[in-house]
Amino acid sequence: MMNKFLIILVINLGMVATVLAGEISGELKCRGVRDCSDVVVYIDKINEDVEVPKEHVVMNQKNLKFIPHVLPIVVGTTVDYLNSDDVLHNVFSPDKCAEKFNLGTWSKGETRSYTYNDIDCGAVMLCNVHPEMEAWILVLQNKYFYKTDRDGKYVIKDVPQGKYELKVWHEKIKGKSQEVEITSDETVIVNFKLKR
Ligand SMILES: [Cu+2]
Repeated sequence: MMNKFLIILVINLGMVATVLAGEISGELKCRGVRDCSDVVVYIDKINEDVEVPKEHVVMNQKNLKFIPHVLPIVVGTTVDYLNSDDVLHNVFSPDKCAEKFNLGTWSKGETRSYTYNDIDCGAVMLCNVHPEMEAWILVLQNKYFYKTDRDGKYVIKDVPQGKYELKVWHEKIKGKSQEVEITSDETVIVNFKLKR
């Protein structure tokens, strides 16, 4: 009798876990740029405790480029800027939401770090040694985001039930945010059109 009860309990818990989260996916159409890469699709705000990530995220400086070019992070994340080149690099940001930081100049194998505490910050990264170097950090409220490749497809998994505003960010082109509601474990399709 006891065993039977336990089995039913386990089955029920399993069902609850699968019903609570769904998936958002879709495709972007991008006009005015070469392709649909480096667009961040994200849930604007979500009512759940946001864990401050303990793991640092690395932005590499290699072959006179920032890698990745666009880096979405959860608020509170520390980014380590790693110099992988034989030349000196610097990182600074003129953006207020990144406190207009300037981390100085450092050489190969060394890192300097900065912690991002300002939500909705889209901060540009520049190097005062190499004016052509540029990258972007996007600071988000939660972990429900996706950065696209050239094909412009995205999927955001394990989204809890609820109504959300889904937004897109790109350094040059823009798209309207859309409302999305997750009511089951199914996939909700939301497509975006972006242009200048
Ligand atoms: Cu540089």
